[in-house]
Amino acid sequence: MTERTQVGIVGAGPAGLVLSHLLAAAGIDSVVLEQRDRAFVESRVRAGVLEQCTVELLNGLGVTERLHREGLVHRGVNLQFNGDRHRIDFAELTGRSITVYGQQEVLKDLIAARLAAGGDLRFAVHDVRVDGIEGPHPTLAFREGGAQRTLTCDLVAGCDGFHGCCRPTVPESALRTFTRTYPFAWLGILAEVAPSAGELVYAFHPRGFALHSARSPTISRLYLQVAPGEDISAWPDGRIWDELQQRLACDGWVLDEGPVLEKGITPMRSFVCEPMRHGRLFLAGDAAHIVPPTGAKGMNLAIADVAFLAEAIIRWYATGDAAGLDGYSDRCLARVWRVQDFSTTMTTLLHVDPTGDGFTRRMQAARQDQIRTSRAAATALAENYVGLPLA
Ligand code: RFL
Ligand code: PHB
Repeated sequence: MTERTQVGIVGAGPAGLVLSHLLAAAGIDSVVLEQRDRAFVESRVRAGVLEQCTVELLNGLGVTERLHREGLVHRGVNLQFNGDRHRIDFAELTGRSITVYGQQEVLKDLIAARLAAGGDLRFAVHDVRVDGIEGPHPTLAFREGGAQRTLTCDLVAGCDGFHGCCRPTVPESALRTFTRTYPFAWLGILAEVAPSAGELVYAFHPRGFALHSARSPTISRLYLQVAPGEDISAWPDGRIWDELQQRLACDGWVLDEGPVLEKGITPMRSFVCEPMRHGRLFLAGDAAHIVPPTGAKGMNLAIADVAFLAEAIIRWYATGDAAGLDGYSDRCLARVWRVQDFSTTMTTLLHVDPTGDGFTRRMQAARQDQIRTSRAAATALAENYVGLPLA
């Protein structure tokens, strides 16, 4: 069976869902194809920090009633170097703040609102194949409930994450990719215990990096630097808490423990592909770039991409002017590389590099010292952390 839509969107993550909302608000049809079922998408624990710009954009979509009720607004962040905790005051340095609200909660809100408005979101579709991106009528072929279907589109948005099917359809000779892998990974847990700190704590410790974050007044999210090939079975809950206690320790502060609800290991990488467009295929979010999570930027960057993409698509349908579509990749990449730089800087500032020598360690200590003592350095960090304007 063949169907038609204006914009075919592959992937119901933050990028795909926000794009479908922005287009719908301008009266443009889209169909979102997602390989996982709805329950899986709504329960996958990932990011937790929303920049103020991201919250403002979501406000404009009318999907933030619960976010404003349940999200935790943080006006600063703590950086801790060898047990010495130092607060970066976002409100004072930038006048802005961040909101801690789980990515899966954002997705639940986006999905519910889109479906309530009659949006076409298809979950559990299989074998999505993109064809004809160099011509005027790209298609998405897929299997849905045993039936083979084809969707003819004007444009395709590849919002299908790092392992998706869209980027590989671009001829290799048309893409340049840039990759950096790190000699460590993150072990993350979700724990049933009230957060022990009112704001995030990023800790550098000789045993490795640790991060204390939150999800709600009763749920904490914590991370530990581990070796890249580490097996989760080597990390019973007791070992995780013991390591967190050592790395996050700070005079006069107590880290409360609770039952571990979920745990997993995430590799760390940086990746950028250029350009983010080929013919009528537009890549957005993790499909085009990955940043290490230390800057809390991946979801925010994915949403910034589709804000730019929606603007370009709306202009094209309204006036026939393709300048926005033509400039999409350059506009996104300028931001992507700024965020890549920030995320990499935060990563090297806070992790123990097992491949580093004494020189590396001393440079890192000097950088940490600068952040503790220079208002200019703290302001630069704060400006990047709360997020660049959507320019
Ligand atoms: P997603 O969220 O990966 O969504 C892509 C969707 O596409 C589907 N898909 C397909 N569908 C159909 N056919 C195919 N062939 C498909 N292949 C894939 C997938 O099932 C999925 O539903 O990409 P998107 O939308 O670009 O969003 C990116 C963000 O999810 C990601 O950057 C963040 O989670 C990164 N991240 C963080 N970002 C932040 O902004 N702040 C944070 O605090 C933050 N912390 C994190 C993070 C990521 C982490 N992990 C687990 C990687 C912390 C961690 C631990
Ligand atoms: C999270 O709460 O999951 C989180 C917070 C900050 C980060 C990464 C993840 O840098």
